[in-house]
Amino acid sequence: MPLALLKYALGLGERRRHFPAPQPLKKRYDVLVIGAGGHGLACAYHLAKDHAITKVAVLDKGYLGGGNTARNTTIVRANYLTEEGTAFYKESLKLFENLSSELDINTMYSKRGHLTLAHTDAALRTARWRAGVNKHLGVRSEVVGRAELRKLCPQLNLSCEVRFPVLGALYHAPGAIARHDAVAWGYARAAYRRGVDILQNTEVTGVVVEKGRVVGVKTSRGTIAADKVLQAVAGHSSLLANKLGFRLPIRTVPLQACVSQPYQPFLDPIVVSGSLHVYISQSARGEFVMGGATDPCELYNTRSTLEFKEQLMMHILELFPQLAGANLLRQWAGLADMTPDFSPVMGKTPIRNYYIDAGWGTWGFKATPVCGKRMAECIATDTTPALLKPFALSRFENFALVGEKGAASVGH
Ligand code: FAD
Ligand code: PYC
Repeated sequence: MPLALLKYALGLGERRRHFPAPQPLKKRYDVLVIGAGGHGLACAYHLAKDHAITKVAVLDKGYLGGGNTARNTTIVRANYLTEEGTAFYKESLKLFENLSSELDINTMYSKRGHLTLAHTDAALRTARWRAGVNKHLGVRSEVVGRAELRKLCPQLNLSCEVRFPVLGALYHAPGAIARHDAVAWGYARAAYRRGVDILQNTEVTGVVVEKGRVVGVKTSRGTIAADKVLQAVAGHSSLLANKLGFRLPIRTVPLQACVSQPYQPFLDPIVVSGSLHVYISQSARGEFVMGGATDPCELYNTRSTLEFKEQLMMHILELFPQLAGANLLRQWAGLADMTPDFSPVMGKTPIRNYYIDAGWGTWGFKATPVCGKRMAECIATDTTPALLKPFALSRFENFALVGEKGAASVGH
């Protein structure tokens, strides 16, 4: 073997670990983050980078990025319905655009344009509303008619001989897709390199509260003391909050998706139909990534159903009959925590120094960078950043909901 190679075999060459080695449990941290999904990891990264808080550990009952982060269909966009939502997701989209260089990893961020089809006058009205709010806040969105739609997506079936003909669409040019696991790994690696511990296979089984203030967490590997704790456990949010004695206005339902075999480039934009409960994009590998509405009943189970697949394919083929011969490769599900207003819950909780990042339903991947940055600010300064204020848990008591039902994702 050439000497130049031998030094690497002997471990003498420069080799930086990409991913954290298993670490022993320490007794105490400044901040503990429960949940090593994109949100928890991004928060840990920003605590270290922006606030020089490096005595941080991220705990996960499974492996990093193995929850909803690994199961989502990676749509990134800012074309929301409310001013609060649009401003929030606009910041995330901006952070996403620079994320590959920020984290020194290829997130495969790919700007495709995002089309929300309208099949009814009511849907067109909502599209105009969203376009108006978006433009007001400097987010590119416009309503397009059938002629423009034909140019933007020539493959789309615009025939009037179908049950729900397409009348027009909301076109959001910055809409994009990215590689979900690269986002999680990128944040994990960048946090780890700044001194953050990432403890996989470490389930949080309880939280230690003294005089209304959190002082640590109980885990499957022992108790850890902490000054501050963030819970970022997506589909398990209510289960953890229940252990602390406060309730979240959340129902948890499975959300399914599937992917085809890779095919040659066919579809550039991301296409969503709320009326037909479907969406589709084509990944860089050529796979068609497809999904629909949430399952109807509350359930903590990530099984896949034939019923979902049949309904989805019926509508996909109405929009793209050319895909009739395509083969499905995989189907899966995640757990969506649905809030009554289809907006997240972020910030402080009734327990002092216990913070929450939850209610991410079907829409949280795109929020990963902004959540990381702003939740870190919230924890480090113990003040809620302006961007997060509308999403406080207290809004449900104050009747100040942020209604995003028309824009959260597909039909519900
Ligand atoms: P997760 O990635 O789920 O991380 C939470 C972690 O907490 C998990 O790893 C879990 O193991 C851990 N955990 C739970 N309980 C405990 C405990 N007691 N102790 C320790 N660890 C614990 N969003 C979009 O923006 N665009 C999309 O296109 C999109 N598509 C989706 C498609 C599907 C099929 C699904 C299911 C979701 C989709 N979403 C989408 C939503 C998105 O996936 C989630 O909102 C987002 O991934 C939430 O990230 P997270 O980091 O909060 O959660
Ligand atoms: O938030 O855009 C979204 C989305 C699409 C599918 C699931 N979530």
